[in-house]
Amino acid sequence: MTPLGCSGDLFDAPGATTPLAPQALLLHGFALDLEADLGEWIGAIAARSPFRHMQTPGGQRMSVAMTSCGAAGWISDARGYRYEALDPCRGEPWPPLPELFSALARRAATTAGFAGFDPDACLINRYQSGARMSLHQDRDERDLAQPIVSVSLGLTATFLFGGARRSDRPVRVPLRSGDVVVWGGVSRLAHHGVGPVAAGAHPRFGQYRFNLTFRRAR
Ligand code: MD6
Ligand code: FE
Repeated sequence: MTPLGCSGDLFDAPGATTPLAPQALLLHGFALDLEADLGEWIGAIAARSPFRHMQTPGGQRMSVAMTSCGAAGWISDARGYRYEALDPCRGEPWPPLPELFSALARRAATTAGFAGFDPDACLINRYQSGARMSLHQDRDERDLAQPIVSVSLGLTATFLFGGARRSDRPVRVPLRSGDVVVWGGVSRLAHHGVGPVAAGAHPRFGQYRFNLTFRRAR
């Protein structure tokens, strides 16, 4: 493991890991060899359940566009944050979770010390330049003993990973295409966010950063 702050080129090669906090681990390049297949699946899922900009409960348009796959999809609207079995855009179930997705999430969780993770929801985020996500906790899931697995694709973004209190100063770490972050246990309710994505062109994903977040929602 590489201590935070020592993440030079030598240390964030595929296979390296960087702890962000206790029970929060960055797996460098863990999904790199699946980039092409993951990209194909994102396109297929978005063809059925398109990316959309949801409203926060406070009425703001989110800069990140989202869709979901799996038995439950994450929703934000005037009524709050929650998981729903049906895509509200279509009134039909979300596309199923591809086996490739759940296998990747299980393998990453096991590698990070969370054997037995069995995701039922995958939120897919699409960031274009300037899009960001402010510090928040993931607490809409039923069983907080289950970890979160987050897969980054495309443009690099700065991940902010803080503590249990919103005022805890977050560490900042670049997330590159193929990086996977797993957090759970004592860090399950850590505040986290994503800094504004800079404009760029990724050879496979173009002007976007995609993020797959796997959870056990119900
Ligand atoms: C990311 N996303 O996009 C991290 N959390 O890299 C999140 O942390 C997140 O997109 C809760 C709900 C939606 C999200
Ligand atoms: Fe989150």
